[in-house]
Amino acid sequence: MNRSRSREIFARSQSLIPGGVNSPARAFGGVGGEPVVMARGEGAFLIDVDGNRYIDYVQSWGPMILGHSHPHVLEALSKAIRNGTSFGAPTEAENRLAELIIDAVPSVEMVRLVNSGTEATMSAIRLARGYTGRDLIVKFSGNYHGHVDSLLVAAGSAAATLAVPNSPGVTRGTAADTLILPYNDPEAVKSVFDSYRDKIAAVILEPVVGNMGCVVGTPDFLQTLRKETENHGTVLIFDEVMTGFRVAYGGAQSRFNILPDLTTLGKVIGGGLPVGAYGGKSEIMRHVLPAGKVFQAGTLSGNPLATAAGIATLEVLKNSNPYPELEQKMKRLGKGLLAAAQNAGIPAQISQCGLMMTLFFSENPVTDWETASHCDTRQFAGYFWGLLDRGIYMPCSQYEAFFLSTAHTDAMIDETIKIAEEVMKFN
Ligand code: KE4
Repeated sequence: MNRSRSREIFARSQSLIPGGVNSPARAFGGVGGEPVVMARGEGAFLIDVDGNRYIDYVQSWGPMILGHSHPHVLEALSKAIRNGTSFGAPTEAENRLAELIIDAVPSVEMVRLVNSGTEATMSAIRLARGYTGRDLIVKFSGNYHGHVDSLLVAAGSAAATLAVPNSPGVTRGTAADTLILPYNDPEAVKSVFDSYRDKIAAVILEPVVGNMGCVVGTPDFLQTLRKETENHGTVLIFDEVMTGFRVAYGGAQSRFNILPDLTTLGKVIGGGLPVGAYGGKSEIMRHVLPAGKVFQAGTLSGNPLATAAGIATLEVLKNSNPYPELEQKMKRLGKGLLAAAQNAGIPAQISQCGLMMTLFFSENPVTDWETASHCDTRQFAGYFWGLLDRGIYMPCSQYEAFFLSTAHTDAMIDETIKIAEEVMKFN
């Protein structure tokens, strides 16, 4: 594939932007080579600056569940933009988006809109600490919750891909208040509460991890978490920034029927515009300023364009309920990718939940960071580039999940499987 224009633009970016990217996840650090510079998105496709078309399974790392440039979303944005772009004052659209979220996510009674998933998790942690008067936070290795200082410890996603799970610049004091446990280990959860009893402010986790690749929380693990946090007055935070409206319309909590105390959201609820949210029990949320004393603020929070795109996206999902049909497509794709690897004699595992999935290049099932970190990332890089050069755009890391949208057709699934068979044969 000719990517000369992409190379030219990326070369220029090197002296302007650190690493030439505004987020390390898109730097191709885990697969080598240079990122592709994209020009536009159409439905399930991305088109790069050289005119090459790709079936897109990254979907801007999750938000684009309706595909790119969905007519209903564009229509909502073009209406909103004619009224102006930001007022810094309450608008009715914020109530509408809040109502859609509260209606969809079982544990959410009140919600505050922010501008990113990071802001959502940072605020939820502060709220849990303010509400309980405690300092300690528990998180799980391989989980990623955005670039919050207190959570950039043993982090997943780009932090794992680029081997900086514990970022420089996070002070020892900050990290000292963060306890790390292995994911999917109920015994480790019980023992941390035996040791710290009522000193833990919050436990935060991805109920289905996307950021060490897709790893599903087991019922025993999730139920133990709910029971132990309940017994010790600890706030249970489900980070559903990726799983919200992705593994089910009501997120992982609706799929697993386990209700956290707080939930963080992002990605899909903004329809591709910058949005995050945190919400949960009114009794806890009423501690947020100005209702309560826990400070959190934001110039563009609830921004008219972001709320317009978010409302349009959630309305389409609510009215069309694409999940059952899309999940069948996802399962078919997973089976095809796994068979392609196995028929080529390449050890692989498929891990899927709802509309997110990962093909792990591993002899053994991946259930936590320990098993994820033993995947063959060289094998992954060969698979990634083989697909990319044949028009399939997958996440550029073994430690990410890939996504399906309502714009992906059966023909695209067939084509992707056929190309994967070709690539694996020669990989
Ligand atoms: P943002 O601040 O990037 O909007 O959200 C942070 C975040 C929080 N929680 C979870 C579960 C997340 O997956 C994320 C962000 N996900 C990564 C991809 N795995 C975003 C990609 C990027 O950092 O560029």
